[in-house]
Order: sequence, then C-alpha cells, then structure tokens
Amino acid sequence: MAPGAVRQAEDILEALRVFGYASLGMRFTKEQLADIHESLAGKLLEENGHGKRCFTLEEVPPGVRMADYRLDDILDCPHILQLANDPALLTLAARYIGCKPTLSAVGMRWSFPAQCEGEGLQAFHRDSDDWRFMKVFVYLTDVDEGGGPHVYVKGTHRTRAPLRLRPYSDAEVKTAYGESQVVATIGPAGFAFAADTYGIHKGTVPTMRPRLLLQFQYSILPVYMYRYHPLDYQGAHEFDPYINRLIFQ
Ligand SMILES: O=C(O)CCC(=O)C(=O)O
Repeated sequence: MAPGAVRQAEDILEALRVFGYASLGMRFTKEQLADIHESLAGKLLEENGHGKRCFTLEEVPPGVRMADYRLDDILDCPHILQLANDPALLTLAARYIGCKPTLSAVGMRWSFPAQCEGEGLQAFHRDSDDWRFMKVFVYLTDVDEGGGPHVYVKGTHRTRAPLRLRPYSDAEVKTAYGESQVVATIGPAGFAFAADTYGIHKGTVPTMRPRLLLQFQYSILPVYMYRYHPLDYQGAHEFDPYINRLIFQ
C-alpha cells in the first residue's frame, strides 16, 4: 500500500475508534451507480416495519416510509459484493472488531419523504447486534438536508446502553450530548461512511426526496435475530468463503 493510503487507513480507523463514525469518501463512480440502478429497475420492494406489502418503486403505496430490496436482487447488482469485500474495508472491519469479520448483513433500503416524526430506524436508537460490529453505509442517491441524512451522535459508541434498548427523542439527545456531537452526513450518491451503530444514530425522515441506502454489517458472530439462507453465488469473483458464509456460498 502506498504511504498515503496507509496514513488514510490509520486515520479512518482512529476516527471510528474515537468518534464511532468515519467518512470513507466516494466508493462508487457515476457509471457504477448507473449499473446498480439499472439492475434494480422493476425489482420488488418489501415494506420495512410491521406491514409487509410488496410493490415496485413505481407503485409505492401511500404511507410507506421505508422499503427494502430482497437479498438476491441486491447480490445480482454489479459492484455490490466487490465493495463489501474490498480489502481496505475488510481490513478496517478486522482491526475495528478485533478478528476476521463476518459479513452478517447486506441491505438496500429506500426511505420515502414524509412530514412526520421518525420512528424505528428513523428515531435515535442503538443497535446491539454483537459484542463488536460496524456498519458501512453507502448513499445510492444524492442526500442533502431534505434527503434523509444519516445522523450519528459522536462518542456514544463508548457510552453504556441501558439494559433494554429504547428510542431517544431529538431533544433528549441534544440535552444529553450537546448539539456539537450530533453529525448529519450529507453527500452525493456514491459517498460512504462507517459507523459503530452501538452508538446512537438514526436515518432522518426525508422531507423532500427519497433516499436509497446500501449497508453492510461486519461482526464477530452471526446476528442471532436473523435467519440466514446463504444464496448460491454464480459470479466470477473469488471472495473469502468464511467472511461471506452467511450471505452466499
Ligand atoms: O437509515 C439510516 O441512516 C440508519 C439505519 C439504521 O439505523 C441502522 O441500520 O441501524
């Protein structure tokens, strides 16, 4: 690795350790983004949350706040698995969690505009998926203030969670941690960042335009609330079978 890249990798790891959040810069080119969107055209979405309605992007029923693509459609997209298995990301994950990582979740979710309070993933919360884990998020649409930025409360990955996880109101977060610790990530499509989502975070409800977010989770263990059905991988790339064992084989 070139000395500049080594320094950059150290800075990213340090930011993740200290703040719980680190920018990863642009990870997809315009051409790669176009390939991904083309591959998703007409694919079914499943409502995220209590309802489980299925629909396409052209026919999102009123009231749907978030909706996810199916794993097989995500894995069929070009460039996704290559990024999840990017050596620099895998090294970051290994050094952050302290062992060879397991890719324990791959998701792609639309958030649709609404003028209301967020709940679930759209209200401040912590994740408790493993003893140590990190997520990589990649915007697949441009995200500005009205586009549902991800918001992270810096340093909260090093504070104790209550025994039972619960949502936090914006006012509570501001009072407890101060506005300066609350970082909203805006960025163009292709922009990526890593977060230890044991720390307090949320996806803001978009007010102006829908947001498409790709996410990978790297952990020590499988996440025991998920039922894994590894898919058959037909692609030409070679990926580490241990790291990817829950997602495909
Ligand atoms: O949509 C986002 O920005 C946040 C997602 C989230 O809260 C999570 O993955 O735990």
